[in-house]
Amino acid sequence: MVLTGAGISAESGVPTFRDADGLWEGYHVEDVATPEAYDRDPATVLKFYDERRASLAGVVPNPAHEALARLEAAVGEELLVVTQNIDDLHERGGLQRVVHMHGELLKAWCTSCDQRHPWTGTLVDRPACPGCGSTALRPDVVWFGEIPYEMDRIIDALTDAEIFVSIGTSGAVYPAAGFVQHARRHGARATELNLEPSEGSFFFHDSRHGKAGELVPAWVDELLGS
Ligand code: BJW
Repeated sequence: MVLTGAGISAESGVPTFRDADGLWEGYHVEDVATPEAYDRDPATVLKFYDERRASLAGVVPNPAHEALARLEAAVGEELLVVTQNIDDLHERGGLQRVVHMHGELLKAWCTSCDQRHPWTGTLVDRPACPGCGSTALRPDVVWFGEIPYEMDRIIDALTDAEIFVSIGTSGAVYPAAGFVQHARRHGARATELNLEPSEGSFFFHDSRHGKAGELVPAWVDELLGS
């Protein structure tokens, strides 16, 4: 099982969350990624996600995304990639099967009828839900205090995993930060591929530091014996 975070998309030009000054495009992540922030000031939160959705058009997958697709092509359903990222770079890099545990920028969720819809436009102008016509669409993303998606499937995969690899994540956000301990308790060998040691670096058998665009293709080559 592979867990990915913002660092895998960094070389594609997608900003990470916790950079040197602790700000994310000028915001503290907790101030825009909570249901409370959305209730207090929906226009700011919707505009913030509209801008990020629009910026996806200007980025492309990098060799790390492509290497995971190559691994999947070789091992098929033996591999499960779980991403915390809400971009679509894994899919555009060729990966067929990916779990978006923190949701997807290119989907809108109607809190009135509970349907999800593919979404490429803006939400700040409060468009009508294509399903029920109400104006209760929000980004289909998981904010602090909300429950990440597909947790049962993820826990099963962690429990069964022989190898757990964490790529480009700071290990600051739970439950993803605890996956390594779960996988290890159930016998997995754990490897970290990150620019620098993550907060949970000591939980891994092997922690390699550098850019995902270099480390991930090399790790896939190693695994496939090429
Ligand atoms: C590179 C690189 C390159 C850079 N190559 N590497 C106290 C203690 C413990 C937990 C809690 C607590 N208080 C509250 C909690 C829970 C809370 C939490 O974890 N809070 C922390 C702040 C402590 N978590 C939640 O609320 C979650 N829900 C939950 O726990 O529900 C309960 C429950 C769970 C399970 C079952 C049942 C019940 C929800 C968390 C939602 C997080 N949402 C966000 C926003 C999503 C939408 C959006 O994108 O806008 O998700 S926050 C943000 O952080 C985003 C990310 O997915 C997530 C993780 O960030 P990530 O990916 O790690 O990025 P960075 O920037 O932090 O790190 C990047 C790394 O890459 C760095 O290490 C760089 O060095 C590296 N890097 N360039 C390789 N080129």
